Amino acid sequence: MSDVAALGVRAEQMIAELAVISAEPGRLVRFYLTPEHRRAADLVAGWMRAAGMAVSEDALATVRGRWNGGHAGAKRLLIGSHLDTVLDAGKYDGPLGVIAGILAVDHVVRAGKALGFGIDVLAFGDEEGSRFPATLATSAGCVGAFDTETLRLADRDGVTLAEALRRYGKDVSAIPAAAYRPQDVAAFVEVHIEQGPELEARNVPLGVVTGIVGQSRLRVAVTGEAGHAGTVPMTYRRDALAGAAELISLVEHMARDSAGALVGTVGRMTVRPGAVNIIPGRVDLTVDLRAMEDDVRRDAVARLQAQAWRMVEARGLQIEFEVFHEEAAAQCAPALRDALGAAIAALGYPRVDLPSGAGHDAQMMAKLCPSAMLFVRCKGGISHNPAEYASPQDMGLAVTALIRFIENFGSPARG
Ligand code: HGY
Ligand code: MN
Ligand code: MN
Repeated sequence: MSDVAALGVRAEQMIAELAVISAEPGRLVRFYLTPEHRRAADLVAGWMRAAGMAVSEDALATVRGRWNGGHAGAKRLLIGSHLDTVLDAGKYDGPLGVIAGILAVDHVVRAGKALGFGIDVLAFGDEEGSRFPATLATSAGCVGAFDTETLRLADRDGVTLAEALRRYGKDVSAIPAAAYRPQDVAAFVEVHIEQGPELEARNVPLGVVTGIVGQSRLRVAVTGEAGHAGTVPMTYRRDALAGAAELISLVEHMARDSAGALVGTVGRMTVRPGAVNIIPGRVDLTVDLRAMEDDVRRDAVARLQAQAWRMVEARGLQIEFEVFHEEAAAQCAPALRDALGAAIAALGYPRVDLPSGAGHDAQMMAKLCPSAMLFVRCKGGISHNPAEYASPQDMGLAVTALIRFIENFGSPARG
């Protein structure tokens, strides 16, 4: 069996072992600081140790595997992704990047080659923001950009992040110490499924990410007046759901009319009181707006609010917007992109560069050091869905490319 095939088989085994660690038997649900997170972190820590790394866990529960490579004082190459998942998730979104880092270091350690730098593999605990209304909280800790206000955010059960960290055995006063010093870090690389159709359509297994989309996440409350579905004439109604439906249409039209510059999604909605014969009095929904250009996104947030206020005025409704998450777009480092492109070319594949419509820890890590992403083809571009799939062959190619990237990263030619 070729090295690529063997690495792919091993990656698939590790993906499968992680995928059964879930809060629910019938679907993959693994949220930050839960018992499932603990079990996944322990499994990953064991893999890191077996690969020759010293393992620690920082104050925000990122698992860190450290290989010094005999150069304790040298700058470090950071490689990683996240262990948390969305609700009813696929198996590859996040774990593939952690597993690829571990398999690459395992190869490097066994090869016994002096690289001139150390490597840390990072298994972040919270990229998705599935439990608390904030995302990238753990990679923020690594770059020294953690906002302590985030500690006050609560999950659906009212447990604050501060309390969840305490229950997980963490000391929030140690969060500042979790930050890497910029002078200690050379670069960050993340291997991740593409979560889109481009690589499959171009019939290539790997791609080099140009940049990562910026995103704004909003909570919206539309309020009207609950009433009898049979007795209130249409002209007297202040129907919160009819208003919310018009808002959803506004989001879709704004994005559709943007010639691909903007995407907009309403992913969650609650209708109250929620009975067949009651005119809805209140609707709470979320809006996710993304663009590669930050001014396009910010303009969209402003335009949506302006149009919504006019709409609710006409309907006699009220509306409240709260932007609860905002992350700027991040460009990937050209030198690292070229190095990833060279590693792909060495495997005999053409270089395909593409943007990321998904957010990633790499966009947070870019605040600390030059960062880049290697995308892996996924079937049908499907993600955030249990049908998500990356082939063992493509995963084997990704790990092999990462190994090649690491071996070249140390060469004097690197700029
Ligand atoms: O929403 C995203 O883009 C990522 O999956 N957290
Ligand atoms: Mn995701
Ligand atoms: Mn992800």
